Amino acid sequence: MRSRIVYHAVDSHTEGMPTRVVTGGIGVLPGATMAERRVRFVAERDDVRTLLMCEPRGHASMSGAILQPPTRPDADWGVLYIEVSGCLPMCGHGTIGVATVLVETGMVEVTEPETTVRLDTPAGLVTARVAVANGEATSVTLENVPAYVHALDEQVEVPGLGRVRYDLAYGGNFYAFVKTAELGLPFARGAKGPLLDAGLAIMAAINEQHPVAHPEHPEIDVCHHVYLEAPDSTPQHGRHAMAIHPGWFDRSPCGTGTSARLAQQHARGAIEVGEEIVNESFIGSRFGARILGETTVAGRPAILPSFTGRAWITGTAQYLLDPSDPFPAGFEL
Ligand code: PYC
Repeated sequence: MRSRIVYHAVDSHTEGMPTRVVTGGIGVLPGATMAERRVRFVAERDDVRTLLMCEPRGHASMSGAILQPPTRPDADWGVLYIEVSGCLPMCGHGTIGVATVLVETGMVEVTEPETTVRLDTPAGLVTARVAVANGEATSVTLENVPAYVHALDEQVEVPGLGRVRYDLAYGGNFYAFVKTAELGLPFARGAKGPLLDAGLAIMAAINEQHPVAHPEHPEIDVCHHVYLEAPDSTPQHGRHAMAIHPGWFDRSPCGTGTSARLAQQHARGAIEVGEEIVNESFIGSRFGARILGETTVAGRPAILPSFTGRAWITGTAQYLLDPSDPFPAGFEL
């Protein structure tokens, strides 16, 4: 057995969605903040992401997180999110996976019944409150970065679909909210092909016709997520299929999407601060969520979102790269 590298990982899933938590082998990434580390990692070391996320070590809907020393004194760990799609500024299901791994492997000091872990993410500080019983992380509640609405009732011309109405909100990533009934599409796993095609066409059209950028983080400047809302969805119980670039569905209820959903529904007057809501994924898994308070983002009304979910460790691994491997950066089919 020969290898140029050894990356250590603890694999997990959060409500059905994988998070490969890379605990060693990468070294300390350069950059004064996690946002800077993300930009430099994308420019200089993207082959590490594709090796760990793409085939044959990953798959077409793989997701993960690289642990780093924090860049700010109020955080316990730094986190760089990696996916088949790139490096997200923040990932909710991934952070629930990270917090669970940190607690269950003893990489943070664990106290019962609750352990608090402060995470330095490219989008800002995220606090994880982990419920712990007998050393087991039984659920994780995240206090996420501020979420806000960018636009309500915006319209975009989408090839093959015509004019599509959508709301756009930020919850760590930008999310377009579209009603499947208005697209004339059934909400069913059997219709996943047309739903995914519609989601990808809508995000491409939005990025072309109405480009977006976060007012305080100009490097966060793309909409790669479309919340395809089920007809029986309500503000208190959202049901959706989350279409994600370049072509997959979130298996989890999507934490940053849940945060954006809270902002969207609050801006529409449909949910109040403190009200408990549920957000349900395409496979039926759920996050509970609520608004902790109101704030502003660059002068815009914003909210402090919180959501709760569970993660389970599925394995530990050392990922290797044989010097003769013909796919040193993995591949996508
Ligand atoms: O949970 O925030 C999330 C997420 C983003 C993409 C996939 N999951």
